[in-house]
Amino acid sequence: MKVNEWTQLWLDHHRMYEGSGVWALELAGFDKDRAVIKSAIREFKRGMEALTGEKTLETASGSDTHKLIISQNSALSKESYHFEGSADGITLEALDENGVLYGVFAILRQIACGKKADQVSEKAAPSNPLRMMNHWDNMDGSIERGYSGESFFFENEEIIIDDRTRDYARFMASVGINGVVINNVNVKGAASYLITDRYFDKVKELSDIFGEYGIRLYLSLNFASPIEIGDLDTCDPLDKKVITWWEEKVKEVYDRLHSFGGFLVKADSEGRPGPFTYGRTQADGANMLGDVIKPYGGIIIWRCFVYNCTQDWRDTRTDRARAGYDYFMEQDGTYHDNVILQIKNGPMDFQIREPVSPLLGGLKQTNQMLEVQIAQEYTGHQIDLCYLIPMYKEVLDFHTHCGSEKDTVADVVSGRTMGNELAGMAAVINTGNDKNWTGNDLAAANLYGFGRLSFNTELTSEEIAREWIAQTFNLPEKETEILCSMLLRSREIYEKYTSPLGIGWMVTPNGHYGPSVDGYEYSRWGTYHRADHLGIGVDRTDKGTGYAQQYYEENARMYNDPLTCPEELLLFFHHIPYTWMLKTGKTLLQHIYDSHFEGEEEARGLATDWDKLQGVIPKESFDRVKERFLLQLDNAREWRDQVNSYFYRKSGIPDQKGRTIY
Ligand code: GCW
Repeated sequence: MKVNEWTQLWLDHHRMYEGSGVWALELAGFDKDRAVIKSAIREFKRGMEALTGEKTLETASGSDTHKLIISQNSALSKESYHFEGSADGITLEALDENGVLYGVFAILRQIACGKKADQVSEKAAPSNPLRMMNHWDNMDGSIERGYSGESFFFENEEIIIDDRTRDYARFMASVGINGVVINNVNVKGAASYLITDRYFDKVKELSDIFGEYGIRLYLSLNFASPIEIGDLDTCDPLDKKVITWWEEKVKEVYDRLHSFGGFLVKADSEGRPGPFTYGRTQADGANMLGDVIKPYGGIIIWRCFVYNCTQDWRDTRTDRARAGYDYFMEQDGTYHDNVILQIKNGPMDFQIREPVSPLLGGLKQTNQMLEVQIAQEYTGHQIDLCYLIPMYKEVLDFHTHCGSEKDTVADVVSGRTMGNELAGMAAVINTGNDKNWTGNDLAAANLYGFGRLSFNTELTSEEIAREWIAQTFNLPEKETEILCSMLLRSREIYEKYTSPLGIGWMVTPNGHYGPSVDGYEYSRWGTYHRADHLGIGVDRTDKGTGYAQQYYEENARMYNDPLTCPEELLLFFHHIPYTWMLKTGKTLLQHIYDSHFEGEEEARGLATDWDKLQGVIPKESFDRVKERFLLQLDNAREWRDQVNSYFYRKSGIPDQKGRTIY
């Protein structure tokens, strides 16, 4: 692909005003020849010139010269920044190079959002030490759960490095991302060889480009590497031969990749090998790798997505939701200090509504980080509009009641609760090599939003939406309001026309787009809704699977009782009769009918709103999104009618409003 064959997303830099001066740079305490500082200066020049027409010159001294003074301030914390604009220019202070880079991007952001250079000002420190993107890119170029084209990292088992690579790094740095895992957690075939000579040169090149933007490169690891790429017949983490094999391997990795971040590991999960094969615990596996990588300052990110994926649907005692907690809690306190557990936001799998995983904050002496999915696997494949930031906010704001005053998920994963430094947030990214990076132009709001939120968990969904709209489209006020409202409504709308009240699934198996109410009902995946002619839902109370008891007392009590359980999660925790009265005064069944009719209608409202933006949104973007709205309407209609018909046929109870149900 050639330059300009892809969009610049939120770094499009619209001309905001005509400046009349020039800029001169002054550096104190930072070396202008260091890679990250160079990037910061390059971005400042490029951004300022595009946003205001003002050039940055090597030497300038006239009366129209503003200064950007970048200086080191040792009183500031890691990666933080502080800047102030005035008639003379802008002063930017930071402790380290990443702080400078983030500060520059923040200055540009403020100008793109409407401030003049002399008005900019901000003091910010990242909420989370680790702010990571996880790519599920495969080396053949495909992307697991990718809806935006092919990988821009891999093709035909080779690593691609081109101008797009650099733009990607710029975008990530501009929202504060400081770690990227480039390959899928399902490590197979060629990907197992990323830690061998076959790929070191290219991985190093990639890692260097990331490094210029303050980003560390990480790799997903095949736990069975000693067997698959070595010549051992075991990968038992307690076996001496295995440990020696890893020691040599990791030394080789660091000999070649000096600033390598570490490994992300999916073990004993969905067919991936792991310590369980040898009767070992997850901690045995994670700690072995942690010890091996420790001398180099690397970390092991160990995923908690471990469950029985060959369940018998007839078995109502085994509960997939319980699995993470059951497998990982017992060893709380034994994970080594350079190991961090990566925990999906909910106990199942990225559904449109799930309770928060009880492992978050349940673990009291273990480094932990939150994993969310920006890729819309279960939330509309970047066809349907679904702004996910409100969902991430709910997760972050959830009180775990873990006993500390700082007991929200945001507290726990930022390290504030336990005072640990290895902490943060990761997301499964939604990018690909589509021209617009994210398939649906509006899905870039989720990409942008995750980065911003991981940097500052205090931002609201609306603030993030407004920032993104301003930088991407620079719309007039009326149109900004329309688009902002569309984004903010979209998650609830998607929820309304898909599976009701937290039950999840009901999607077309494998692909996960569109309805199939019983698609996963009689499968091996542990994903059941248990509907019959009287009611629906999974009993996860103390009388059922006991999942609700995995929470601390206060939450356990709330979830255990259908009268106090938040209604949006009612069917996740309880098996409820269709005639059950909800707080709205509607029966459960009537709620299902109503919300599905409403959801479909509101989806049409989104599409109508989009039409109002014709002419102000660049035509190419407008058309791409319009095309997707047409598909979303089909999808919403299909969901509405299949779900409503399903429950009508099961229950025999008609809609009180007499609408057409099939
Ligand atoms: O959401 C599920 C997906 C799998 C994925 C897995 C995981 C990478 O359906 O495609 O595998 O989760 O998170 O490991």
